[in-house]
Amino acid sequence: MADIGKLISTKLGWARSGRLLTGKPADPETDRLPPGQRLVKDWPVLDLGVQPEITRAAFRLEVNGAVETPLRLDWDAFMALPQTESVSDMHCVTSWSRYDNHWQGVSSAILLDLVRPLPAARHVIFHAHDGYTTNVRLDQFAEPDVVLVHTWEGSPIDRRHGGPVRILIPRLYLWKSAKWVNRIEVTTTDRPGFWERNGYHNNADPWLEERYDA
Ligand SMILES: Nc1nc2c(c(=O)[nH]1)N[C@H]1C(S)=C(S)[C@@H](COP(=O)(O)O)O[C@H]1N2
Ligand SMILES: [Mo]
Repeated sequence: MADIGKLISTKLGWARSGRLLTGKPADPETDRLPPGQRLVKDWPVLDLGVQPEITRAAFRLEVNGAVETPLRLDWDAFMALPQTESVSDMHCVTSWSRYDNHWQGVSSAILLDLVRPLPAARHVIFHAHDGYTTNVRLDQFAEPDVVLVHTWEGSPIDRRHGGPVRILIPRLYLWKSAKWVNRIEVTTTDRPGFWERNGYHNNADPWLEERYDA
């Protein structure tokens, strides 16, 4: 656990010093690589250090909160939902970006159609098996490129990367994409998650360099 404390304090230090900030926001239409980022070919692992082993038999996903029809899915029910394939880039606030990741999973839109958020619903909080939380706006979660992914490059997403199922929100920094997700809570008010309470930006748009809290 000493290493975990070190990781968190390192990242707190980056937030305080504004590490990687260029002051030059970019346009995602013309600049594929967000400012301050560099490309990698591998896929680094980043988390709080606990990588829970969730078997398919133990997998459960709840979608609830400010919705008309709360949902609880086991693995078979999740895999029986309409499946999507997508290709997208990942951008981590620690500076690496990885292009052209091939994903398979279930679109956020499918889940939202099933649960039907209440008219007052505005936000989504992701909860994960390791205790991690992160928050986005409901409209950010509803974007067509947001997928609950189970497969990367043709293979099941391994435990280190949040398998069997993780969130993928390609147009926000990757800390918004919860690994080992077990609950998607729809809410009427915003509630900052782990990094959002620890110096990181609430909105997390990589092209606007929304790395740290102002
Ligand atoms: N459950 C959970 N999800 C998490 C994290 C975590 O600690 N726990 N870390 C976040 C952070 S800070 C990053 S950068 C990405 C890293 O995903 P990766 O390890 O698959 O690259 O996961 C995000 N999702
Ligand atoms: Mo991160």
